[in-house]
Amino acid sequence: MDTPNQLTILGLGSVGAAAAGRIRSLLPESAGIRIKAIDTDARKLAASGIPDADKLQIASNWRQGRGCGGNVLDGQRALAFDRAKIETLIGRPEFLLVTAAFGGGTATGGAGIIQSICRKNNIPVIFLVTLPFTQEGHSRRQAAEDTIRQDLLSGADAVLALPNDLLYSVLPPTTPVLEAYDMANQEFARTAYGIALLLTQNNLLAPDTADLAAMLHRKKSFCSIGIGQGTGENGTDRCLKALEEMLQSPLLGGADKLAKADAVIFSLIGGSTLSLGEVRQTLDTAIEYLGSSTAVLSGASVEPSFGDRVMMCAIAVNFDDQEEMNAVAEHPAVPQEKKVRSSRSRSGKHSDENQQVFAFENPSKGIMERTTPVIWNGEDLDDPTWRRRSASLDQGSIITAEAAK
Ligand SMILES: Nc1nc2c(ncn2[C@@H]2O[C@H](COP(=O)(O)OP(=O)(O)OP(=O)(O)O)[C@@H](O)[C@H]2O)c(=O)[nH]1
Ligand SMILES: [Mg+2]
Repeated sequence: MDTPNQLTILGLGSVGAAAAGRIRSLLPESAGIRIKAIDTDARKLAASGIPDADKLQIASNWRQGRGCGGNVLDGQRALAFDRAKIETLIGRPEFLLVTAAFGGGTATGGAGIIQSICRKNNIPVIFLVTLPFTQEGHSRRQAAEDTIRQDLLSGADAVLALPNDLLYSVLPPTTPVLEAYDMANQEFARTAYGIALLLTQNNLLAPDTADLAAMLHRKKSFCSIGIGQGTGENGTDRCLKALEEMLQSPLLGGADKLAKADAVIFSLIGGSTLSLGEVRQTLDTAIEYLGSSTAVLSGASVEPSFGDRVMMCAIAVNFDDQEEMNAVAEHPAVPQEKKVRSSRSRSGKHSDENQQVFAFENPSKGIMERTTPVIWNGEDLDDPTWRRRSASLDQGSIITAEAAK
């Protein structure tokens, strides 16, 4: 049985399970994130490297270990068939991040069932999915879009869709398909990893799952992602190197993507020497690349296994204005009592005792300015929590206006 206060990453379908396996190899045990996988395809599920206790081959009698061959209805049936087992596998994590590649049968057909399980058990859920290459044909693309529109937008806390086509803009046409997939998968896994660490406990600067959900809530969106790394001791320009590499990373599609995005999520991760001074300087520099109305959510976390390495991750999101959903009131985004992590680093130690009070900036509400506010318990959820609570950051602790009284 799962312990509470925990984030689970669930790989759905063959590519989703492979991504979950890759994330597992990136994550140290200490991160406390559970990795699980579900697929109809026995061979691909085994290849994910996820231990048996954390994976589930569904509809094994009916599919006999074969995938659904791109048939969305079969995928839906396969998950519906084993719904009870899936519910047990997922358990009651505090937050679920689902990774999948849409365009096949299992994940595209089954995503709605995962969503309905989460809704029933009040588990906040984010879907991070890739969309098929245009060359795979209109029907695969259509099935992926239908799933997002009909099954996910009505209840998921956020859907981040990364078009595989983005690869075409950066790879030479002679690149073998498998190589292109491999590159997409690596960036995809690293992004999921970046999101996961953003939402876990070791944060120096901590956006909240409710902030993320409020920013992305019920909107169809397309995203591009950038990842960069830098190495060196504290005081060197390692974070700026990571930022530069991130700006040039292939799936971002150029620094321009940040300027044109409706919303951007930045995540900076480093070892225990990562200081608030570095975090502040890097995020301040990164924010200069954004447009004036871009909503921004940024966080920094400490992962001791990083040593002298730092990693910067950006997710640039563009909303499809046509798809804005109105059905907010019947299903609030994230119950307020559910918080994934505390605002202190796990060691409880401050990283820099001389650190000045870090006053959070007060950016525009960006795209949210133009939307109907989502009011929950008398609070406007389109407003980030740190602003609603008038928070500032002092030597590793979040101080809210209430606490300061
Ligand atoms: N990003 C990425 N996409 C892939 C890769 N391999 C296949 N795809 C595409 O991703 C989509 C989903 O493939 P799968 O994950 O096998 O689909 P599934 O959910 O397991 O469904 P079935 O295989 O039909 O049971 C398809 O449109 C594929 O063309 C890959 O390695 N990376
Ligand atoms: Mg498959």
